[in-house]
Amino acid sequence: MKALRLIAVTVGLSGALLGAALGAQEGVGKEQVVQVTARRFTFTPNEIVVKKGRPVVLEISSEDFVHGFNVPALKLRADLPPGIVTRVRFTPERVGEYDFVCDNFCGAGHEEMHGRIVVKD
Ligand SMILES: [Cu+2]
Repeated sequence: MKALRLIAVTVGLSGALLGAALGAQEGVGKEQVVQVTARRFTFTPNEIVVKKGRPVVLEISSEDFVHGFNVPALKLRADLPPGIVTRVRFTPERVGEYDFVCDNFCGAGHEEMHGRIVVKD
């Protein structure tokens, strides 16, 4: 019985390793990490391209102010306190373009502080 259990564990582990290797190779199932910088009055990059069905984590750093990050169509929102990395996770379900804006008033160029997420097949 012990030997049998050992074989089962070994097979299971190999399967997991194989799955991880294949996943890494295809870039499927693994989160896409995108680093974004916010500062008066821009997001960099201001266009973020992601893949439908693949989990995304945005790592957003503000350099100067508690900007806001709001993607109304995806129901995503976060405050971006300077000095820390704010992570926003989502899995895009539909192909399309989704605007995001800073929604904490941050000064004269606040209205220009926006960008978009492009979801591709
Ligand atoms: Cu702002």
